Amino acid sequence: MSIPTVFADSEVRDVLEKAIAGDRLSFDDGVRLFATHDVAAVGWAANQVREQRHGNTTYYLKNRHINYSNVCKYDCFFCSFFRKSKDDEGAWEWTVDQVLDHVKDFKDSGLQEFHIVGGVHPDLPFSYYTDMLSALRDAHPGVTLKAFTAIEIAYFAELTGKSLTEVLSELKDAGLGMLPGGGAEVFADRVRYKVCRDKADSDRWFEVHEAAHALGIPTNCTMLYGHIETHEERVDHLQRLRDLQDKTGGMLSYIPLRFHPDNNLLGSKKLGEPSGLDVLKNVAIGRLFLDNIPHIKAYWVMLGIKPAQLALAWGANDIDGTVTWERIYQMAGAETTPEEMTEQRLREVVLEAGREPVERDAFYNVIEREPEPVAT
Ligand code: V47
Repeated sequence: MSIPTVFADSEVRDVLEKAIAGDRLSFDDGVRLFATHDVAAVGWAANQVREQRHGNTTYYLKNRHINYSNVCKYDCFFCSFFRKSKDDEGAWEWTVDQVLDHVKDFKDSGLQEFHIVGGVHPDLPFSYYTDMLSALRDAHPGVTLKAFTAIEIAYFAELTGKSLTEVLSELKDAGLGMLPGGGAEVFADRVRYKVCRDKADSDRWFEVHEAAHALGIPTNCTMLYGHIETHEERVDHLQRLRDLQDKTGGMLSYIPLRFHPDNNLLGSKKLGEPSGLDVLKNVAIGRLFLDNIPHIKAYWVMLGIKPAQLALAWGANDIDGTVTWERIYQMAGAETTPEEMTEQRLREVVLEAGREPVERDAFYNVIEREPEPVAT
């Protein structure tokens, strides 16, 4: 495949040619892609690579979020979700029974995944987390428990005085199936110092993911973009993810997370939001730069449905899931996005974008479906 005539004069033609030939992009290539205004050419190349790897397939899954508590000992400036104390307005913390009650209607519903994250709770014992996982595993056998960001895992190690491997092994024994990609934010120290200085640093984030991979626990990864980070800091972030993946191969999916500015300290600085083009560029450059991470996710809850459809033509091959009851984005200004989608609507969204919806499990195994009934 060569560059079409319409993009022949693109200032990033050489970079795009490398990417579609399967050659690895350098740090400088990545910075040039973020800097260019030639976004159509970048999107075209990302779509080529997406189609080389996944054809027209767009994965989705039936999942459900469990945000068990928003009480958090940290106060990250981008976060609208946390409350310092359980007595603060808008705070909640569920017992294990309340967690079970919250998801009881999903028993035997074909659900593939619970996505479980909370704040870094200052008081709950480690046994709360193992009990929650084993209770969910027993009540919902077959549903993968994708639980706890690297920040929560790092805190469990601090709380118990155990190693990351010990903590992760105990969680795995209790039912942990994989880790979500959160807590990565932007790895550069300058950014972390300004937006989330108290929590685990980037080296620790990587130690958690590496320890998980060594135990056979796959993970996802993210980048929270569109606030104070520079293009160089974005590429540095992607390069560190690519380096880990070269080492372990344990990451399934990259999810670029668009910053939402409502109800948080960073948003109150009137930073605004990333532009529509920046949103698409982050998807496309994720696809082009992360040549060793198989899946790029257009997380519709964060993007909105229409931008998520566009992202499916800009390198993304996954749209996440039915996602009932998600709080992190709803509290940060994504209220215009619905809180859940039926499987049928999710499939329509993918079809409207000209893609083929394919149901998957948490590990990207395809779920065989009954053929659609033929109208007679
Ligand atoms: O780590 C917090 C981000 C993340 C805001 O692994 C914000 O499949 C934007 O990681 N504006 C948690 N972003 C969500 C997450 C995730 C989402 C979907 C799928 C997967 C997966 C993982 O949300 C946090 C933080 O980076 N976040 N506040 C905000 N105001």
